[in-house]
Amino acid sequence: MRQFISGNLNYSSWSIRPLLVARKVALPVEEIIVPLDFPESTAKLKEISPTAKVPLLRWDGIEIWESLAITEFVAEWAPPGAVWPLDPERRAIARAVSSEMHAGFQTIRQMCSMDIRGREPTPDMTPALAADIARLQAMWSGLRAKYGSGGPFLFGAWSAADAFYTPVVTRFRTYGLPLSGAAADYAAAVLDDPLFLTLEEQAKIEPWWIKYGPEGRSSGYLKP
Ligand SMILES: N[C@@H](CCC(=O)N[C@@H](CS)C(=O)NCC(=O)O)C(=O)O
Repeated sequence: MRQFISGNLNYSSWSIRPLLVARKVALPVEEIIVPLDFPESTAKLKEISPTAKVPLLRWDGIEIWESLAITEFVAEWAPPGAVWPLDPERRAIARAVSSEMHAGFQTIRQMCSMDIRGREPTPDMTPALAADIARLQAMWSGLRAKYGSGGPFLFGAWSAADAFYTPVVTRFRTYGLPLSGAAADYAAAVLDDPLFLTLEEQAKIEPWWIKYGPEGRSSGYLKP
């Protein structure tokens, strides 16, 4: 059995990172979505995942959780260079910035939940949010300047680092956050990539909504 289990494509940022990687290399898996934040979601997730979280990859009896670990598994399955850059320096830096995403950017993640199809008011700028944005601006423009020849992505050709930053790129658009120069051009390239456009179309027609309020998250079905 080979299955990729994710949350709602529109909302589950951790799911779409390795899912984009899997799709990029045409990993032969059945894609399954568990809609998040419904009363039965947690019980369903507990049944299928050791952490009660998505994403989860089921591959011939192996279960792999955690988006970075799934990405590495897919990278080992795929031809060299398909997921991480072939060049050792670029590969190391691509892994570093992907780990930085996995471990950080708490403020932008909390204040600007991923909602690919949504358009929301720009939140009040706080020092912590400004610091996350400044780091992304500097990282993206710095990587483009140093490693970006040969393509529009962080390391020129597409790599897993771009999958890891795709959810943040969508947050800049959803919340109208400021971005300029090479970083803005990079964000535009991510949003224009056929890999993302396909996912965006799927996210747009998902029947579920999730709202983040002061009393936590709620969910429901969109009216047909
Ligand atoms: N560190 C994990 C984070 C996974 C995670 O937090 N997933 C969220 C969805 S984006 C989840 O499953 N939440 C469970 C829930 O909402 O009940 C990873 O990188 O895969």
